[in-house]
Amino acid sequence: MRAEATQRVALVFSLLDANGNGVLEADDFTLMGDRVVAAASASSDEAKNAMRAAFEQYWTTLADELDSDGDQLITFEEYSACVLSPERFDATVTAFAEALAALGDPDGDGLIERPLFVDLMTAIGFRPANVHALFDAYEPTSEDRVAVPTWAEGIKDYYAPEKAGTTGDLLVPAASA
Ligand SMILES: [Ca+2]
Ligand SMILES: [Ca+2]
Ligand SMILES: [Ca+2]
Repeated sequence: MRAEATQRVALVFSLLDANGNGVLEADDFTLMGDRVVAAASASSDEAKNAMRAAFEQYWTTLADELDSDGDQLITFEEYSACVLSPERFDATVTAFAEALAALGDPDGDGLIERPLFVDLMTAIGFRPANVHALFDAYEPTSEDRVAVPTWAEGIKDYYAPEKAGTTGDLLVPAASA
């Protein structure tokens, strides 16, 4: 596994731990779903429900795959073993990526505007400076928009264990920052 992939996953683990107690549990995913949906006020109820469902699926996948002791808690070691195993996590990451990207396109024109992108990504917990750098890396149009599939593919690449130098690395704050 690439060091960059481990760093990306460590960052997401810390963000997904929405209540900050050091382990993942169902409560974290409810909190996160509420936060992200609150940032998407222009989206349809259908898109919001799909996002909440994707967070729920993310949690149930983790719980089903990893919670062998049945305590309904996932440690970082358990988490990184699962999300970096594409065959175990692919469908969940794909559903999550598509739900998040759809939430970013409430008018359905296939493009995401920068302000909403920043709102959604900072609702997840990424730093605004990193989020802007990522948006720039997606090479926005002259109207400062990015195609929905570009973002969805970027989210899937984020979890790819063999990848380094992906656009997702821009979300990991520099060690000196
Ligand atoms: Ca937690
Ligand atoms: Ca457990
Ligand atoms: Ca749009």
